[in-house]
Amino acid sequence: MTQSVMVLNGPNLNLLGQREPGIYGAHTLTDVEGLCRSACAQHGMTLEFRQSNHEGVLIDWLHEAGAAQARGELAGVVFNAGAYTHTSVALHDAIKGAQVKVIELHISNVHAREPFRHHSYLSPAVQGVIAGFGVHGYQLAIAALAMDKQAEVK
Ligand code: CA2
Repeated sequence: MTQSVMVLNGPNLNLLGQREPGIYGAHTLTDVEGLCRSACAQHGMTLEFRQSNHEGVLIDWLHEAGAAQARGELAGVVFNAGAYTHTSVALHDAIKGAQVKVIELHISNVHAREPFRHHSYLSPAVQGVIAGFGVHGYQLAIAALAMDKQAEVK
């Protein structure tokens, strides 16, 4: 069965490419979707790409992803939770509760930035974390899910 990858983007990431290019680069979120679509195709997977500024919507999508993964339809989630990374116990609980495989993704190297970005509520609940590789981190995260999928078959 062809599996999909769900890429979820949190608050303000709809502004990507329009502000703060020094930190986040010049690519827009539509560009990122294109990169993700190519990466998924390369690995024989399909893409579901979403963005929301609302915590509850992100929680609902994590639940949906957990159910799809349990049916064998989803390889996992690439999740850039934006600033909710540093504030949200609810997103931590949603990842745990949905039993969904998540790769936490940050465009910037959060550990080289302000101290309030150094702590993540998500990290203890996820498979792994990719940070600091710009928008190419999304492609790395998709490759990591594809490798995991291969390892499960062997
Ligand atoms: O580096 C990342 O990907 C972040 O998750 C981005 C979040 C930030 O709060 C995290 O600490 C690190 C911010 C996303 C907002 O993106 C913008 C993009 C352009 C202009 C303004 C905000």
